[in-house]
Amino acid sequence: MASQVDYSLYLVTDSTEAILGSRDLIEVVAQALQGGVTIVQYRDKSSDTGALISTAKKLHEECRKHNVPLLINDRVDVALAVGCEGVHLGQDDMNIVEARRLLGDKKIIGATVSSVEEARIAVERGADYLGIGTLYATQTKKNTKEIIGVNGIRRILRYLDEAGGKSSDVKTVCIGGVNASNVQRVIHQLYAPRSPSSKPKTIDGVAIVSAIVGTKDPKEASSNLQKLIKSTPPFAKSTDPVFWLEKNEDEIAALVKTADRATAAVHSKSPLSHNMTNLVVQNFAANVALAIGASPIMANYGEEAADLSQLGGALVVNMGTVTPEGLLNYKKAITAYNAAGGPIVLDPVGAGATSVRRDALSQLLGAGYFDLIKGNEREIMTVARASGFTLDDSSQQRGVDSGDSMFSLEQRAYLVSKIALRERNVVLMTGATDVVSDGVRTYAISNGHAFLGKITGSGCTLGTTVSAYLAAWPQDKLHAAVAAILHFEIAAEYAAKREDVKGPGTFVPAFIDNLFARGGLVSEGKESWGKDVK
Ligand code: 3NM
Ligand code: MG
Repeated sequence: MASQVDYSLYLVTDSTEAILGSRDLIEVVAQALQGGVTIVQYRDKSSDTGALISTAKKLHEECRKHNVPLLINDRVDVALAVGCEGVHLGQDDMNIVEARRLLGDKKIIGATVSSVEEARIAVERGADYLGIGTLYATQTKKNTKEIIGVNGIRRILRYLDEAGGKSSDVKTVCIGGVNASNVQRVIHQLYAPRSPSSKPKTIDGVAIVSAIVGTKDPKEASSNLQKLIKSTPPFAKSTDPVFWLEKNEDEIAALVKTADRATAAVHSKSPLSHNMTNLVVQNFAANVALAIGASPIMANYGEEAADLSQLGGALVVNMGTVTPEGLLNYKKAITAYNAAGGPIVLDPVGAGATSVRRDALSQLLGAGYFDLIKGNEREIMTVARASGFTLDDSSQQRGVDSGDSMFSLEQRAYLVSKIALRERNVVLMTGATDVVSDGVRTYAISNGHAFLGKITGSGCTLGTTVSAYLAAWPQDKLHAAVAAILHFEIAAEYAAKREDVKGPGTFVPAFIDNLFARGGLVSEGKESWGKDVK
């Protein structure tokens, strides 16, 4: 039995006033079963043993109607008395080995774990599944030991995968703060292959209390969650990456042809580029967006995002002048665009410079899915750390300018592709040579001009450019990013060559002219990015 259990929508009950209110638990669970929960844990921290057994018997009857297993939290004796399918044991409950002796091999025993070490011990002692948490802070259980987030859960999954044997077979669910607004993202982000060909261990289900028990209509809530779990999230529509791109002339020619078409798509669709950006670059970013053929809106108030996200455009979250209020606004907008399936570019400006920014970055990474994260080397290093990588270098970023590279191109490509693979998105590391990857295909692009490093906002406006391309060319995020980079950087080269351009000051208007002119020529088929690609 234990191996065939469907853990996908795991209901944990709660009988407290705050969540269950005055409703009848049996009725609520019956509705949740109708809605499609696949396994039920009866968790009741306050009732007497007699009441526990009598409620558990009624719950068992309901569960059996749907062929759904019932587990009892903590109380092996209650499970035995009821004859239900198993127990769930916390770290302070009965030892798994002793519970197994009492329950026998056929019953399901689950264990709460929040670290690799706890997971290792639980598997060694014979747990059938692990409830891994706490994912996010939750009102339902306030005394949780540790909030480990998506990264903490990934770490445990990766350990189980690599440990092999019983560890790779053990089932897993995550718990804490899972609800309809984040369930798809959580599942998506927990699927984190380490290499293109690997099939990683992923989460088998989500365990939920309040987003089912605490809702007005537990049946509707469960069936909605079940639907979300089973379907591809709007932000993950694009294709699975399939190959590493070696330096191959044919492939580069094909890529450039696609870039030309993406440029034409930006021109014809004129997508909205919704920028939540810093004070320094608002005006410049709006001009760049117009020059490439997009429709800019500079709107930093998060409440507007629900409407704006419906317009088929993309969002840029640029945390260059982050404030507590700004952070709340970003989160609202991220939620709105993720729900609408509109692409989001995260530009973690100066992310490593202060602890406030590092914290803001990890909050944002926890708040939503980003289709593309772009930054200079130091910013991307900070993203790597926030995404759970351990890096040797701990040097703090000094300013928001990038400085010299500390790594070889191969090292940068490796890091960028690993982050993209883990975050399941596209990562762009800018520099004299830009590296962009979706985790499988990785490109290095050496176009551009030194003047871009001498004006303010060139990185930020590249983010704006990328956003418009993502919106206009959704079929392949990586190709969209490459096309945006070519447009931006080749225009800079032409601008810098103009006779009247004497330095950064005269470069800016020439650059905007060239963004406008060159994009127009390519979209009309009179030019191709191909001839200038380096
Ligand atoms: N155990 P909700 S968190 C019962 O971290 C429980 O072990 C947790 O409730 C753990 O789905 C939790 O309402 C409560 O956030 C989860
Ligand atoms: Mg317990």
